[in-house]
Amino acid sequence: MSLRGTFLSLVVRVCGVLCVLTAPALAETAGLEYPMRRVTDMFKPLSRPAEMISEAAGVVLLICLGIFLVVTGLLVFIVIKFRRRAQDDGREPPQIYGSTNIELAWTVIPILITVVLALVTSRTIGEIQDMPMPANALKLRVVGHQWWWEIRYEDLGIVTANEVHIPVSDRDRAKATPTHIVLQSADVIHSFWVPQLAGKTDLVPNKTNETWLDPYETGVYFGNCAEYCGTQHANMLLRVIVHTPEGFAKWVASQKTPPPAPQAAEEIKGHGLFYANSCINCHTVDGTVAEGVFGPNLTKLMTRQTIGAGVAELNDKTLWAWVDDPQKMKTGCLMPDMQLLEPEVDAIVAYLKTLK
Ligand code: HEC
Ligand SMILES: [Cu+2]
Repeated sequence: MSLRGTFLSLVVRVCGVLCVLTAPALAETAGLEYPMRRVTDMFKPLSRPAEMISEAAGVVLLICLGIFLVVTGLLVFIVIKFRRRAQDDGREPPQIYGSTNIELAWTVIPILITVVLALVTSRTIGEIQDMPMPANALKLRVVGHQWWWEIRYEDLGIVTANEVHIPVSDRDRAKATPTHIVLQSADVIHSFWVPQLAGKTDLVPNKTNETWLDPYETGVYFGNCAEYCGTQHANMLLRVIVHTPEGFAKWVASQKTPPPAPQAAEEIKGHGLFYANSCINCHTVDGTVAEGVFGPNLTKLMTRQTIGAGVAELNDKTLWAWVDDPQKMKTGCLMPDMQLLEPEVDAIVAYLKTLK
């Protein structure tokens, strides 16, 4: 077998092994209604603003490719044509100083190219920013916090965290149902980026920015904070769950249904501990005295896929570990280790699990 053949078969084998290894992980999430779009490929846009950016980037890349080919082509040509030859006499070639024509050419052509690049990009930026939003657009507000996302649907009376739920839109502009997002920050500069849905937009303290999403396909889209914002910036992850219209209506209805009152003895004990400890100073549970806004709203905690802004999948084990000591899972995060005893953690977790 040729070297190339061996290499290719090796690649195929490694991929095969990886598929087998990752299969359980994929199967675990297959229970969800929508495809997981874990690969955040900005060259495969699935939303209008992302598509517009991708088109502009394509033009810019083509122009740059042209420049690359001309420059390297000339370079290779000159290196070959004027290489040292046996019959050379070893003297320097004639030195030419000051050619107005050449200097003009290498000044004017790059200026023209830069102007074209600037026009292409600013036109796209302008088009995306000025896109009129139809009256049926879903409106929501995303507030960046160190190191999690607060997501507020003011018209619907829903507050959640780290997972943005929106309805799918349509490629046909007449039928589109985009989502209009107002972006703000509670502390430092963050940046909202879901590569397949839209370009980055910063969340700046004391300033309101806007962006919009117009996804063509349902799915769970992965994104993250794209502006370094402190220790746990890398664990400030974001998911956009794009529902079918019926799925979105179902999600809204479920979020608006208050969680059932704690029933079992352990749950009631945990409920007491939750309110006796300072959890309520930082967290809100709608309809109770817990009205803290420093941390994520926990009213519908158990409906989320992840905990700690994507630091782990949300399940019994990770929830326990988080309540026991969030600093172990997300070092430096702004929820302190509450120094709870193990039975207290058990009870609080039992209570938190009723929040669905
Ligand atoms: C000083 C404020 C503060 C206190 C007190 C506090 N938390 Fe938190 N909590 C936070 C912050 C901030 C986060 C988000 C951390 C992150 O993701 O970076 C958080 C996250 C959480 C989460 C994960 C939420 C999610 O959607 O990912 C849970 C669950 C939680 N806290 C439970 C509790 C419980 C139970 C207590 C009391 C024993 C408590 N917290 C006390 C600030 C606090
Ligand atoms: Cu951030």
